[in-house]
Amino acid sequence: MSDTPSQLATPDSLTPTQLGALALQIKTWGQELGFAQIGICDTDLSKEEPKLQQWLEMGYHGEMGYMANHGMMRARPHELHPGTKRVITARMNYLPPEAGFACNLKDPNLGYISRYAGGRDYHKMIRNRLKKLGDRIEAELKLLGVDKPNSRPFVDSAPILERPLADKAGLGWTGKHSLLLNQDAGSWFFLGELLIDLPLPVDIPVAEGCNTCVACIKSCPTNAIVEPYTVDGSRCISYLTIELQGAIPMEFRQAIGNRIYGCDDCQLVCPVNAKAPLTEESDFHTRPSLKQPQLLELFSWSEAEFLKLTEGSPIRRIGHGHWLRNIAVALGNAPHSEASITALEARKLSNEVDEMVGEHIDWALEQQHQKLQAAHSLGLNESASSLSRKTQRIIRSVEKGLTRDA
Ligand code: B12
Ligand code: SF4
Ligand code: SF4
Repeated sequence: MSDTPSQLATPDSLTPTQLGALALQIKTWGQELGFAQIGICDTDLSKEEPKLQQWLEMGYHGEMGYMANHGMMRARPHELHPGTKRVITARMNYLPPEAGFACNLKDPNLGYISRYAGGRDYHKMIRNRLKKLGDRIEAELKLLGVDKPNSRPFVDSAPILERPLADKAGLGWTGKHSLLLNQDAGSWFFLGELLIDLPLPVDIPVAEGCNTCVACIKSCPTNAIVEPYTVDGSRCISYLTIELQGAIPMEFRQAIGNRIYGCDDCQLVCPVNAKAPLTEESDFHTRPSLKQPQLLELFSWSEAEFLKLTEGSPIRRIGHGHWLRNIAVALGNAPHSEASITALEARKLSNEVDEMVGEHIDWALEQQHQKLQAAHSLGLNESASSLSRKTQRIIRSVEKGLTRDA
């Protein structure tokens, strides 16, 4: 390449041929940076605005005030980052090896942690990689004699509709569970974006591929998928165990089962996930302390242990109190055991428990006592498993359909 010219032109001076070649390079660089796929779309999400408005009006965001705070900016990337002409969207696979989904859901004495959360937090890592992608684009433009582009990376935390953008950029179709699905990769991936002022050529969306399937809708433990493509966030176990600050409503406690952080059920029954690749990032591998973890072990962690053992993990964000709240619910759903009762009673007396968590512990103790009484009056085994029908069906479906990850 020749020396960099001293007078740099604006990005608008790039020819369509140069922009086309750059788009191809961006996709190659994305793969070199560990992204499974890169797509490019424009910023027009006007078709999504009425749907987002309706979702908010229905109160499906629950206590997630941040979803309503920015008005329609979420559907207007050019308002979020002025000057933006294109969105470069990226997906990164997170399915860890030995996911052990069925083994984990099958044993109610174990805590189930959503598989996106067993390793390191993805936000920082993906944002850094997107920033590197922006740096490479800048370096290439410099060689072409063009001024640096105005770009900004986003992952999850900004007010932007990530899934519709990725859909528009051809990374997959929107499944009836509202997540993005890819024919070759399933849905076990994160999304991130680089907003940029270059008029790059855009990609073409892929056709929807759910067809007549409704497995995710039928399997959701809390009936959160209220109609195809629409999730009432306030019913989703992911919301109840991660986002919700207060008490978990009674109507959902039994349905939560042993899911103590997030939920994967709608993805577990999805036939498209049968072909999903494992992550190439060791950062997303599940930590030993979170692999098939015993509820009683997790419940025994002091706040200091919790902070140490969840360092760098997304779980840390919920704090020790909500961790105990969620595990108390799972212990209430576990088969009767004297060890659980002793642990719950001891925790209640510890100074790490506030009134809200204490109420969940009382609920768990009541569930434990009721199970003992029911077992005695019916002459059943006290520690008999009490998995819901839906969970039993999900386990069978995973054992049959996701054999590698079962
Ligand atoms: C808020 C939020 C949640 C909430 C609400 C979920 C929801 N579905 O909205 C809660 C806490 C429940 C949640 C849970 C989960 N989340 Co979340 N979440 C988000 C977040 C921050 C915003 C999503 C949003 O805008 N919701 C608002 C509603 C209006 O959007 P929507 O569901 O896409 O609604 C559209 C559809 O209803 C659609 N629509 C309506 N009718 C029709 C008809 C047709 C035919 C079509 C195609 C569409 C359609 O129009 C609406 C407007 O666009 C995004 C990150 C981001 N900034 O975008 C991550 C994100 C969507 N979550 C993600 C993940 C991984 C999860 C979980 C799997 C985590 C877990 N294992 O516990 C679960 C899955 C639950 C589920 N089935 O959705 C990933 C999804 C990756 C992927 N493959 O798609 C994202 C993109 C984060 C990321 N950066 O990777 N999440
Ligand atoms: S993550 Fe779980 S609770 Fe949420 S929609 Fe999917 S199956 Fe339902
Ligand atoms: S389970 Fe079926 S309906 Fe749901 S997202 Fe997967 S293919 Fe679509």
